[in-house]
Amino acid sequence: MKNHLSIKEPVFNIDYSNGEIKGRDVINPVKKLKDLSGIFEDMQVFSKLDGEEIIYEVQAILPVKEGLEGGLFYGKTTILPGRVGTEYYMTKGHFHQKADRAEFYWGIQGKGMLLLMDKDRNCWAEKMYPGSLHYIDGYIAHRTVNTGDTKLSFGACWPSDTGHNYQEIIDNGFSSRIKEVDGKPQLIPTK
Ligand code: M6P
Ligand code: ZN
Repeated sequence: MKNHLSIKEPVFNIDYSNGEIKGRDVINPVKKLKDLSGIFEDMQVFSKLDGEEIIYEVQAILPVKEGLEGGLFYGKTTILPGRVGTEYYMTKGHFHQKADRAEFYWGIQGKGMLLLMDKDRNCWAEKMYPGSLHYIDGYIAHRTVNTGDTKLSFGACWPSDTGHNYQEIIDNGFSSRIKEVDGKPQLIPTK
């Protein structure tokens, strides 16, 4: 067999200042406020806000088919700064569909919190900032919250057979929320 020696350019590049991914087949789902109904606690305030406002954007590389065992997915999420009442802008959050699958998150720009919850609904949070690194074990629900006044961007890497279980969060939510109290972010039990 002929050996095709060649030195190639990488398929993807990352801008380290904001985590932006450049390359082929990068998908870019956008979540607007109207996509997040039932996620924020204060429904009255929520209903008065502009549903077209972008809350967060994801860029993801899915090099193999979703559900296939053995591959890896890579993502970058950017959450805009803002609040619904006292509750900071955040992601929907999810358990994994294949619940034992773990994931890495890492902070790229801005400041925030990674909200975590186990199967018994115990919640805790880890601070996120450029360079923070978070191992999210299987069976742990995870949501990210922008507690700063600039964009929060973080990277993520997870197995390609993981899947997202959003329903559990839509039905029961997280048992705690990150809200601004006395001018600073605090972990407050859900009402
Ligand atoms: C990270 C990963 C993705 C996830 C995204 C947004 O990039 O965990 O799998 O989709 O954050 O989070 P969510 O799906 O909870 O809205
Ligand atoms: Zn996940």
